[in-house]
Amino acid sequence: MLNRRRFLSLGPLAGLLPSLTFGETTSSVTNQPASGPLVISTWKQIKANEAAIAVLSKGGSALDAVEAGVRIPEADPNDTSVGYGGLPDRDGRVTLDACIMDEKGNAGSVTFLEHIMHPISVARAVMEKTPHVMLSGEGALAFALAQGFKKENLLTKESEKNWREWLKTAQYKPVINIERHDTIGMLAIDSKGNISGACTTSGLAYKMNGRVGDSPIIGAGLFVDNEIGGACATGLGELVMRTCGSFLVVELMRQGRTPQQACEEAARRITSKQAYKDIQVGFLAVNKQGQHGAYSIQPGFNFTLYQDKTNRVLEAGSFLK
Ligand code: SD4
Repeated sequence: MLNRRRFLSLGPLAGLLPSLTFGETTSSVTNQPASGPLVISTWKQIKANEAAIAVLSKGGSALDAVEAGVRIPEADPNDTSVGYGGLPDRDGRVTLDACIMDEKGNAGSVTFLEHIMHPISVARAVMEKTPHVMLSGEGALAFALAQGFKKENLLTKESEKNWREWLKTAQYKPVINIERHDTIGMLAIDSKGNISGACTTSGLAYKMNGRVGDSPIIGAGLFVDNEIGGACATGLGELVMRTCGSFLVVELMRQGRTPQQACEEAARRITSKQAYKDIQVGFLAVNKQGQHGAYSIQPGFNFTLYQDKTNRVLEAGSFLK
């Protein structure tokens, strides 16, 4: 069997040899091509996956499934990285980023959105009801309100307390996700074999006001090409944006890599070019054949996979051990 260096040295030929394996295996789960509905989410997201599965099991679309799925953590006040209860920026404002992409290559996104509990549904409305892909800040809020979304206070007492505690030192270090985190990227395959994805977050806690991460950027936090597969990312968005992470994963799969190989290579693209020692980035991917991939820079990235009627949390392989 070829080793990894040899594999990579084959250059374009490598893409013609998709059955070769190298590097980490995702988990103990059999990663054989599979048919039937699949849902995969960053981090421990059993309930979000269940909401997506409920849609798929009634024959619903992958697009409806991912929207329904990620709305669960958006509305959960105890999830401090997404929607309601999300930790604020350094000025105490909860600002949200989200995007969604369907099997036809349509995409919608909102960035720097305040006061709306379900940014993913606003992103979907941007996709379906405007000629644009992305709306930001006050414009996104005005659009949401015009669409009938309710204006709400998303800063919970608990998140406000944490922010006030942070203000005592106000030290900002974008070190992220060495601990478990909850920003959700979700990919689903429906019974027709169509793939869609969604990603939603309150971004980095105590970020600068106006900061936008990778999560709402098509090609960074999320990318879907229904002919090939989909990918999403979590972790320090600046590293994902600089490398077009999710687009890269899908393009690597197009060249013949398995989802696992593609996630590993995208992580290596970061570690070979960026300072990464204290930084976490994790990628998830699925391909058209129903195989999945998961890989991160630091150990500790887990994900939730529903496949073959089982919904479970699994550990991803990682570049650092
Ligand atoms: C961001 N990628 O705003 C997001 C944060 C994240 O798990 O994924 N946290 O950079």
